[in-house]
Amino acid sequence: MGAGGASQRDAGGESLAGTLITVAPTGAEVSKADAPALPVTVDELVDAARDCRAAGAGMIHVHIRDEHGEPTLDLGRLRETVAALRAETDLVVQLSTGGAVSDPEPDRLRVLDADPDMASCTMGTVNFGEDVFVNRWEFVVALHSRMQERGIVPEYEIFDLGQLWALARLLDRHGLPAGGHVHLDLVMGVPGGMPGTTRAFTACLDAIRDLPDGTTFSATGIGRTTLPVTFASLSAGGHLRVGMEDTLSYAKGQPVESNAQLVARAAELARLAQRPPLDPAEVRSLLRLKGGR
Ligand code: KMH
Ligand code: ZN
Repeated sequence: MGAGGASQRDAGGESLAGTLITVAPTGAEVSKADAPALPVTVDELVDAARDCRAAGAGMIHVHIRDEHGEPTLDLGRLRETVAALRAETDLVVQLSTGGAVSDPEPDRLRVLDADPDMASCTMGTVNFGEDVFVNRWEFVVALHSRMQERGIVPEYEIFDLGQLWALARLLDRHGLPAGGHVHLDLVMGVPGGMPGTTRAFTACLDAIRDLPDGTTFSATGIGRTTLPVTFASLSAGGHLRVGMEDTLSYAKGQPVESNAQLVARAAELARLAQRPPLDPAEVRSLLRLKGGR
């Protein structure tokens, strides 16, 4: 059985007492003009990362921007960003291989050359608003296999229910990821993917039971689904991803002031749930990451 139980257990079978909070501070879809607090330069990203670490984040999911604030997968800039985040924080650094919907597969695969601790691996194609986020099976296999070879741990991104079965098929045919532990993120509420509802969440919990023992999951609610998804995940022993990639409104009529504001709220809710935030060292242990990277 996987991670669907009310008291989620880690791969060692120990009861999981804490909550992994991942911050996704930037994304590829929001512009600085629309959200002035969005971190787009390396310095802004590092400042946001430091503040989010202090507020309770254990991991950062990173998209980068170019000098014009546009999404890019430039390898030099990715390497510079990974180095800066490692120099200034102890957060687990997870690079996005999803990029923007228009990014070509070779560029997305090359992200791994920046040698992050973790990288995202989306488990299928999904309509994405008016766009299509293309993730062909062969490309998913290439990402998974290259991460295995390099010792980079994937976070499998799940935008729709069927992608959980795609993940089971991937692991069955191509083996476990580096470190042997499976961690996924339910990305709920993208227009074209699964909704950010308790019913959809429950269906995912059921499907996660078919994944390897000890599988852990985070959940992300896009836009106004942030809070319902947060409460659902905490109630089920799951972890959380929050940030301006996913949410620009803190409450009705109240724009998000900073990524740290969203992390602080998630941390407060996790403490209320008696599952306080895990620090980066605890996250590395939970997800079987290489120590000290
Ligand atoms: N920007 C989306 C098209 C990921 O980071 O891996 C893809 C995305 C998923 O954000
Ligand atoms: Zn992303």
